[in-house]
Amino acid sequence: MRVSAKILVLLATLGLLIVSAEAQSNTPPRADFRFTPQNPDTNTLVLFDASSSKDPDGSIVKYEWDFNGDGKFDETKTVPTTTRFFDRAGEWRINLRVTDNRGATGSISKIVKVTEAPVTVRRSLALPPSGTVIPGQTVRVIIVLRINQTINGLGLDEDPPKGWTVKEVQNGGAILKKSELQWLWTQRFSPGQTIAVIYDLIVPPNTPASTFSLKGLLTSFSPRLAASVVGDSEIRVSR
Ligand SMILES: [Ca+2]
Ligand SMILES: [Ca+2]
Ligand SMILES: [Ca+2]
Repeated sequence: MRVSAKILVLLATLGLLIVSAEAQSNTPPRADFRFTPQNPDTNTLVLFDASSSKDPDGSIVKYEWDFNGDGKFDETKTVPTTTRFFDRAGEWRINLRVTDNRGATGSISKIVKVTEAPVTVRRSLALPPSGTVIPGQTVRVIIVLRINQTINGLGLDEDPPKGWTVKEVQNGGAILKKSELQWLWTQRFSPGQTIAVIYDLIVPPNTPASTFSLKGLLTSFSPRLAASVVGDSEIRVSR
């Protein structure tokens, strides 16, 4: 009797060990991603898509991105896609770490080769912390141009939502054609120069709650260039 009791205890312990081993077994996820376009320049919004990452026995709950290869994650997402601008040309090492629903991780890294646009352009909008503005409010628009090649005949054209009032703040040495909201530079620019154009947009009092977008075009005569102004472009109006 005592022997069989011992055997029973032994069997029970063994059973528990098997059960707990099964509970702990978790295949780690396999990280993978694609990016488009393949050959971006400094004005290209690059789309990263990690939906080819897989967890064979669970699901991926976290995507962590390091966009400059320094080992520190710059963005954490629960969805597989994200976008990024690269401010400088170079071969950027992109590290992705995915985490599955039981905490196991998988990593991968790839190189994105970024070339330098003749002029790197960025628009930023100074919005309230809520991210939305109300009618009557002012939104400051800042456009920074970084010259990377010798440029002649630089032009910038912005198209704010129709009917919104524009106030010039800083023209960066350009002549502003106010009716078109178009800045023209007659001087030659050299690599390394930076130009800032700043203007205020006033949301008209009768504006409905909606999302409005800004469009802009950067042009130059030599080298011949026509590039969309990239960066912030959406203004959400609430009432
Ligand atoms: Ca798993
Ligand atoms: Ca980083
Ligand atoms: Ca315009």
